[in-house]
Amino acid sequence: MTRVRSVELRLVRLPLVRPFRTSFGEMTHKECVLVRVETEDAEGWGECVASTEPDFSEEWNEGVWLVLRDFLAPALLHAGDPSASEIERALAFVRGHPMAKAALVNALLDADLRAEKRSLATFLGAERSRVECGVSVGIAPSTAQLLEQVDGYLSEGYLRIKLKIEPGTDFERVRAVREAHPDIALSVDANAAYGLEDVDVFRQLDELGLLMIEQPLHHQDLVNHAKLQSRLQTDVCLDESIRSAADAASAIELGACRIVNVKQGRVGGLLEAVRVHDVCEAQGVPVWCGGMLETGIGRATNVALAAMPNFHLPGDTSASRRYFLEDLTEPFELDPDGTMAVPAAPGIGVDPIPARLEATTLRIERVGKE
Ligand code: SMG
Ligand code: MG
Repeated sequence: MTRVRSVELRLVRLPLVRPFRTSFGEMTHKECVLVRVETEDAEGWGECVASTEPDFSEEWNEGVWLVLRDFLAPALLHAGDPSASEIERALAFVRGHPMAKAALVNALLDADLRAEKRSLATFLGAERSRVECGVSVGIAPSTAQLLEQVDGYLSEGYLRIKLKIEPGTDFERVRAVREAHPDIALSVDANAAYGLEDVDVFRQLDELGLLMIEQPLHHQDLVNHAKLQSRLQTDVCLDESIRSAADAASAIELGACRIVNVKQGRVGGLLEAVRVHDVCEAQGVPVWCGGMLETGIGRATNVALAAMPNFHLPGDTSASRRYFLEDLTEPFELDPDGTMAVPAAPGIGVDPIPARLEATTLRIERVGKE
């Protein structure tokens, strides 16, 4: 008999405080699948980073729901008595679907840590009680509005500004922000919208003293990322291209990037995220914690991860209010010095507020043992 009693899937939807536009689309709401695992000893939560459409990657909420309900949750329920570290093996028969797997792995890990009364940060070997935070700014309707948003975030204390770019809305915009703020840590994220033939845009951006250029090219194109990196002074950072520690090792060996964005949800959960961290650290490649506009559940997970030793740059770990009027948990707050506290309570250290869950839930399904 396994100690996992049930897996509950829940689809939630929360309005964003402002639309978030990237090179692949615009979001006005956060909609995601939450996983609650109940064991003999505790319950644990995991948030899936997929959204309503298969745009950032192939995964999306309805697909995540089915693969969790029909394959991953049953495998966990019938896996004997897997520890959190063995669960990856029990789920490995499902190829791909790292975002769906991450939600389940993280939920079981949360339950186990809560049962042991140990915080996730302690489990991860986190070295800081506060992490440095940046903010990711969507493509704005105009340069004036972009400058206004950037001013607002800087006055709140954010330590790094990341601008989303797409072909046609890139160099001029970024230059305007750079001219207004010559000394800030500034980066751009293209979400794979360019090709190597666009090298001239990157050569222009290369003059702006950017901290990094994130995911300029197609996610499967490590070779051209290496070519681009060799032509630029600015560090290339990979996000979508890195789905495992093996991907990180390949990208580094090829010279495809000099910085890695770690998103635990994109790589199959916290355990693989630690391996990505370790591979990069061994190669002297700094990492930072990405974000997927998570609710407080995923945010707690990310903030603990961001406190690990090789996280050297401010993360996309922004305050709850940057996304939501009301979060699912008590809100995460930014200190005016641009840092955020790492939760110290057992597991991920936060709990969803029942009334908030109720108000945001679109659908629930329970997968039990039968
Ligand atoms: O969580 O603040 C956040 C958003 C950070 O820009 C962000 N994420 O490619 O890094 C990225 C994007 C993906 C968001 S798609 C929903
Ligand atoms: Mg990115």
